[in-house]
Amino acid sequence: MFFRRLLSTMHWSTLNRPCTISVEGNIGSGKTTFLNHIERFGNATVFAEPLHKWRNCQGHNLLDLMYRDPKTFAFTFQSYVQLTLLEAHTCNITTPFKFLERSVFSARYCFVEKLKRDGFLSPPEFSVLDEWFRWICQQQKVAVDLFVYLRTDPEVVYERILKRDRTEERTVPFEYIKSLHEIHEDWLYHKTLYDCPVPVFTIDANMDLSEITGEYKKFENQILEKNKIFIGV
Ligand code: TTP
Ligand code: MG
Repeated sequence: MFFRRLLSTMHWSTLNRPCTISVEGNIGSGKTTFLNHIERFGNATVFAEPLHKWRNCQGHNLLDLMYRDPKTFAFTFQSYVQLTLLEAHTCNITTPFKFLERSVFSARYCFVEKLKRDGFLSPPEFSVLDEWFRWICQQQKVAVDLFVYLRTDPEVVYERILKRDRTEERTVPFEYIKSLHEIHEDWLYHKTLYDCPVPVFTIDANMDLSEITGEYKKFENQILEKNKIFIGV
């Protein structure tokens, strides 16, 4: 019912820009896996998260520096995250649909928020990032038409993070993952944190990879096929 209403009000086909879908969810929730699944269809350009850039900004591994010494490097890292995500938002494409792994919105509303709460961003550093974010939203083409929220339990993603063993993330404590989960929940699920005027499609992403394609199918059936995103598949 919700989706019928959603689809009839969105008029995606009348947008004079690509319809933009941002995939969100905690660290390790399966955003990259979901986008790899989407990539095999036509008609959509997929922007995976620019992690390689965060690991090598003119030779500096900013992700590693941020985790090792957040007090010193959180501002530097989040500034660069914002820039690289903005590049994906504004990149011109020829397909009618654009899929993003994360957005300037989750960088600001989840990570910058968390770093501010933890005192790793000083009030002036937070204000500068926030002013940049506000300017970007007003001046740049960062509109998102739908958020796909890969909803997970923090215990599940924490296990996945340990298993995939990204060098930079080895020191991330469970408490950090748990409170990032709560921030995602408040923003995208309960909608009590910041404004979320865009529809959210929530997928249960707790299952392991062998089972999760069934959940993805729900998204394909309810959103993609009805909007003829993947014509000819
Ligand atoms: P995620 O953006 O959550 O990407 P992922 O590849 O870990 O997720 P998935 O498994 O669902 O594909 O995080 C990538 C890393 O970057 C992670 O260590 C968190 C960090 N990060 C920040 O610290 N600040 C930010 O603003 C963003 C977007 C990520
Ligand atoms: Mg990823």
